[in-house]
Amino acid sequence: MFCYQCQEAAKGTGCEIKGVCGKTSDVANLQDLLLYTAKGVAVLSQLADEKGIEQAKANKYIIDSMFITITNANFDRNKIAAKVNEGYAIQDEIKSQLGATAELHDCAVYRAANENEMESKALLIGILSIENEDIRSLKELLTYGLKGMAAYGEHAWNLGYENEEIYSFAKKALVATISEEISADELVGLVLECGKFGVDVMALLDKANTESFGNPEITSVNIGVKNNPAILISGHDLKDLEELLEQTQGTGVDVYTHSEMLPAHYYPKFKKYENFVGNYGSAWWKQTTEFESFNGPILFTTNCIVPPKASYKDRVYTTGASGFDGCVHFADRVDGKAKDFSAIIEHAKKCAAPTEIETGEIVGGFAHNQVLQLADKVVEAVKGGAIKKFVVMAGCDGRMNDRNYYTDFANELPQDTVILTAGCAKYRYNKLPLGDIGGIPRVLDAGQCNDSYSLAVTALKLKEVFELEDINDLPIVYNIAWYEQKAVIVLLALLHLGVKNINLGPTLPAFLSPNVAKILIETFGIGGISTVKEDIEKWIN
Ligand code: FSO
Ligand code: SF4
Repeated sequence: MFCYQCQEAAKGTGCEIKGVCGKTSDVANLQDLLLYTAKGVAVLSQLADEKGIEQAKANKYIIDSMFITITNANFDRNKIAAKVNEGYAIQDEIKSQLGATAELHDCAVYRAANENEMESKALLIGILSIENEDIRSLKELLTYGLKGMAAYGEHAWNLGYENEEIYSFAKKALVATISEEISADELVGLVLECGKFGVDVMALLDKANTESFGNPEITSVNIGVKNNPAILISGHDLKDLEELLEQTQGTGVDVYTHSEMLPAHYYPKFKKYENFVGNYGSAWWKQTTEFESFNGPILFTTNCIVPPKASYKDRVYTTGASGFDGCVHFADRVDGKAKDFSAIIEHAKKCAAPTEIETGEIVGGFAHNQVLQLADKVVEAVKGGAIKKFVVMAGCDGRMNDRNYYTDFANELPQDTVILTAGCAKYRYNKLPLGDIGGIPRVLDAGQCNDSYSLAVTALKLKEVFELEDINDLPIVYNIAWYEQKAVIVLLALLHLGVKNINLGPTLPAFLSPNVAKILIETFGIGGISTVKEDIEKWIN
């Protein structure tokens, strides 16, 4: 195996024996082959598109497969191997529709007869098979942007929202990654274009979420517990949450959110469910202790899974793109019918209520619509000098100690600054007593990582209100923490919107070759982090 797609890549260069995330070498190899098979589907589907042949199945397959290979999403080798076989069937189906074609790339032709053959093949087509390190770096940067795009596209799809142009771009970009002739300049162009589709997919998901569940609004979320047995729902998929809430009505089972699902509480439609009682725990990486004390079953709707301990593994369920060997997986919807969550509900009824690990409330719900309603107040605070700077601290949290930097940074920021956050990075500071500025909380949580889109909409609105020419003239500093590939698409989207001087940490991606890193630094002013003291001095004071 070789994988360097996330911030925790071993030794800052790549995982070669086993993933720091827990991904075993066989699963990593099968994921490489799944991606390769999805590229074959993209090749054929592009040809079908040219002939006007309807390819809905291929589009969905591509986004599913890419989502499955995101860090921490799916560790189930059987599921991944089955997905490869599904890809072969889709490829065959398209071929029969296409009739004769010119010679096809190996990814659209190769067939593994069994899992052993899949693994052997994977060793030939992995990341390191691309020799030139800059081309490899750009192709992987593009691939990771696409993975993030696929994840958001899938959530939108689950709510019935699609954008054909996003699929077309995904196919074009995947096909580019198998080209041996493509130049570094052409790949840079595609990486930047990926940012445009990053904005589009986040806008699509924003529309899907807000039209389905209402506009997020300021909300206090309970972080204590009640006395009923309960289910903890993690990941990002709001459709799964809705169906779980519907099916738990009248059962005596409560539902709590975990990690990236916290922002679901901000949507008006979910407030009508009385058994939707609060958020339990913190960011994803603390799950190994928090799941023990939760006592009830846990439903993963997407990443971020930490390989479960034996003490609670029998309480872990997965659905959608997520999966873990030995855990019950809820199948996809058939013909639009709701998933059947009865097994997890019955399991919950036999469990003790969660053990309380903290009490109180956290406040969030500052997505674009809500912030725009406060615009007058915000503008007045900026003009009057009460707010000197906004600091975008969105992105991800992670388990390494160097992430304490972000808690310290939030604590050390001067009182006249406001943190704009989204994604699980928020857990580094959303429980700190940072106070407010004239009633505006100093931490404004827009929502999940995809709601970074909201932060961009807010910034564009402020630019308009302050009559500025350039988004970079706003008093906004970007100190973004990244972990997995959704952060890559968020970053590319911000670059597309013209945002410069983004600071990315705790370390720059291992997949950036020195030359590619240089392009990003010179063109967009991307930087890293140093110490809290130095950075506050440099960016804020
Ligand atoms: Fe994982 Fe966090 Fe939302 Fe990231 S829980 S790490 S960019 O925010 O994606 O899934
Ligand atoms: Fe390593 Fe991250 Fe890849 Fe997991 S996803 S194998 S931790 S680089």
